[in-house]
Amino acid sequence: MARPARRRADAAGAKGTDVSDETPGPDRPRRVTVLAGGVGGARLADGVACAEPGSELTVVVNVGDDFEWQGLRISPDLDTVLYTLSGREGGEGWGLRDDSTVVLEALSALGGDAWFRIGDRDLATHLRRTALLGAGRPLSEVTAELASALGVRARLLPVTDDPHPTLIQTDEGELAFQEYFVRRGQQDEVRGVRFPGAEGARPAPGVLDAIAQADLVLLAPSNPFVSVAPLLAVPGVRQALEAARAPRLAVSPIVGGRAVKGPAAAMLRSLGHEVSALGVARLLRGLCDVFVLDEVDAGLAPAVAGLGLEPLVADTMMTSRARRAALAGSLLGRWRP
Ligand code: FO1
Repeated sequence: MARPARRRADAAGAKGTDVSDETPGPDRPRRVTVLAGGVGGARLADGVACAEPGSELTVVVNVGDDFEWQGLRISPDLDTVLYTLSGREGGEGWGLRDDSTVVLEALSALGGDAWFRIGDRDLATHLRRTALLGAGRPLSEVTAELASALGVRARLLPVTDDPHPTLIQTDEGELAFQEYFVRRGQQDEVRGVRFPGAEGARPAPGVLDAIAQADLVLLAPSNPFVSVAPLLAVPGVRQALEAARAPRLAVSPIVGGRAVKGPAAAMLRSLGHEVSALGVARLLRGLCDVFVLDEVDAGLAPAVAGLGLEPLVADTMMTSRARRAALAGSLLGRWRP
């Protein structure tokens, strides 16, 4: 299947560039940019890395979940992508596989907080990140250094180097993201989401170019309110996505009316949206050209088409590396130049 006509015309015309230079081929690897939250983003990016190892993969990652723990800077979504792309992720998708919690247990015995389960080897990542940030290095540079140390070939970009926390509005008041997500177990009804740092945040170096110059942009099956929205809230990112010349494909984080992971379904309901893949497609109108539905939601394809989005039905459950690669391969394969 050709990529959507509007985008192809834009690519050839609007920038006045030589199309042969623009087109990926034997001399130029395909540039794929994934916009990612945590586990869903990491898995889709890993699928791209497996399905097309020669591609130039950039993953733009949410930092709204970042927080400080015992004086250390934790960047859960960046770490989830780092660990997944280096084949080290834990069983739940986050943290490190087979990690121990000796330090956490000792800390707990001393009366310290143990609700956020930091593993022993994971701790080394936070110590190193915190030390490098403390030496004045921006998060994007620190992330590149960690990725290189872990042998990750893809380029990982925090969406911003600036503080950009996600706050969750509940009946109990406004909660820091991890307070809502981990400490209180996502039990609170979400009444709103706020990004108080957004206005002053600048996109990290390379973020806008990675979207503008991509041959394919993938919006991962991530929570639209607390993973995708904080990416778009950084000034310039939404505009870059709206103007991107590449085909933009979004994968639904809702399958059969339920979230694949996390509180996306509950948030859709409490924030007044339809709890379905179609509800997510409505939120992403104008930001994607193709909306990828899971096979169980194939019946929603005509309604997605009615929104002006091209529906694509695929197996979106990325529970194994083989299934991630198969999904990414089927998306990439349809837009081969
Ligand atoms: N998620 C949990 O539900 N419980 C945890 O104790 C927990 C610890 C944790 C440690 C390191 C890390 O990188 C991620 C961790 N996560 C944990 C996941 C994380 O907080 C969330 O999945 C994301 O913020 C949502 O994308």
